[in-house]
Amino acid sequence: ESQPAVTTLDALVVGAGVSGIYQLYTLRERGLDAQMVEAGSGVGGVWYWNRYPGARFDSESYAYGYFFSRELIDEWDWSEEYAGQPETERYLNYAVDKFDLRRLINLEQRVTSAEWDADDARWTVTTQSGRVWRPRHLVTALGILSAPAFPSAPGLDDYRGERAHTGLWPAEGIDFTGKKVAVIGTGSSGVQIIPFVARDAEKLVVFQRSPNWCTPINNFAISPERMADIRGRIDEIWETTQLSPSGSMHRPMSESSLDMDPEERRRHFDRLYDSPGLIMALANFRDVALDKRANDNATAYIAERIRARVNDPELAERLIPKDHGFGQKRPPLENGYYEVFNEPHVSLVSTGDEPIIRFTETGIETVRGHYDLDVIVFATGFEAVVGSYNRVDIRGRDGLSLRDHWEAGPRTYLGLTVAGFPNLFLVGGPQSTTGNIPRATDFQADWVATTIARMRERGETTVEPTAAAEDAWIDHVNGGIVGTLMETAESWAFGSNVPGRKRAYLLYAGGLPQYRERVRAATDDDYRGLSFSS
Ligand code: NA7
Repeated sequence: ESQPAVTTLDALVVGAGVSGIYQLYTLRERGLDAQMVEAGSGVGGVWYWNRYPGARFDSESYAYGYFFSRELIDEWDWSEEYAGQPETERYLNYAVDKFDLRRLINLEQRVTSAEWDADDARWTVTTQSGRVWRPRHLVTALGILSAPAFPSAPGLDDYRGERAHTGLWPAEGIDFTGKKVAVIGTGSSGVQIIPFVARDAEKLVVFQRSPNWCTPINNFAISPERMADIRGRIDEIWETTQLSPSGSMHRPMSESSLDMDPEERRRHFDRLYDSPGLIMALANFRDVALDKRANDNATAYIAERIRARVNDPELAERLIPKDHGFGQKRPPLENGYYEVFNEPHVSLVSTGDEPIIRFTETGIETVRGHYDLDVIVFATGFEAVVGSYNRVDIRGRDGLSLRDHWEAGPRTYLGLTVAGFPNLFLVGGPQSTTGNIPRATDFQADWVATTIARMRERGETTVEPTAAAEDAWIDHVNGGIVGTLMETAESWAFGSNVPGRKRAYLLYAGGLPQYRERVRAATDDDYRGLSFSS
């Protein structure tokens, strides 16, 4: 424990998730003195914290994994098309060790504040344990879904039983066997964990605020032959992710569903529903995401499939979304989710009809009565994208607070830098990501490392976007969502799940190829929009 009180270095990366790990690697590759701080006691980010039963990829494992090292691709066998959390956590640990990054990662160091020091042109970064880093450049890879959100109903502290948030799952796990369990929330995490709780619990009550359009994951094991084939096609797979708007293996079909006769359309929907992964969402007819009538067709089809899987027609209707169409919110993937509701020990509380009044010592009280519980699972999601920034006191030029700067919604230039916050870089932050996150952030991490290395070569000490460039980027980001069907739904992508948050679009709807094109064009034009100083 003879760590120096203050560590001075070129760059500090915050967050040991899939994006931060690559960022650390790519900074070191360019000869920069970089280290990392991470709040958790292990690496993996989302794959470290979300260790609940059922947690897994919705992206193809090999399209989510790293592409930067041929050796890593050759050494790592994915066991399933959509790998589970333990495997992905092992993979990220493997990468950290392979590239000798572990000695640069400071675990259990949660950043509480970061302050720009204009005199020294450095950041002062302080962690909960009192350690201080003085990097010239601060690179935040905080994750878009890493600040857990809890219900605002009173009495949460009165409750005496076991509890866990899916995004803060205890390492020792929770045994549901023979217990009365509530799961609150039916987003991707709730939909993944519910079948596992139902399998073991004596009684399960699902508290649903809004149903989602869930479709089957249709996961399968990757055979050695398939793994060899994936390796052989890895360049082609990379190209596919680069051409896909979502950075995934998928892009919309070129056909319009409205031009098609209903039977042919139905055959297409059957094929999509029975295909693996997010194909129904990401590789559907081109107009399903754009045209209300086309969307209505897809939505009606999925509703029919749900009705066919749930025995009680009244219950089936409660599991079918009425407030939004398919794809307007991030659709969860499921494995046996709907069938769970056919089991006698499982019940569904729709909180719209039966609101939660309070948590009690022994469970949950609703307007209709009291539910005695041994365990409450909070699958209640995250304060998305900006939440992880808002939980740190970040101060730029003249003490300007990032929280204040972002009060009416996030403000960035290219999703990479912020006016008034010199040498602050965002990787996987607001206004830049969508879909398969590593394919959004590996490009950003390369850009950040290249930019910092170039500054060092040229003897430049600070970089910051102009206010005008920031304004223009915000207009561009917002222009990409206006008029889309997604815009009409309340979702975490707009911060709608956080009470009191001003509605603002937090992701990038223009597609990752366009995103990269915009960043490249500005960079090639002598870093248009950024000003550097020596
Ligand atoms: P999500 O998708 O934000 O889901 C959270 C769920 O919790 C969602 O069903 C919410 O209902 C529900 N929720 C939130 N607060 C409450 C309260 N107070 N009472 C009842 N229900 C509540 O988070 P996940 O962790 O499932 O998934 C996050 C992402 O991870 C996902 O999009 C994928 O990209 C992977 P709501 O819909 O807001 O009405």
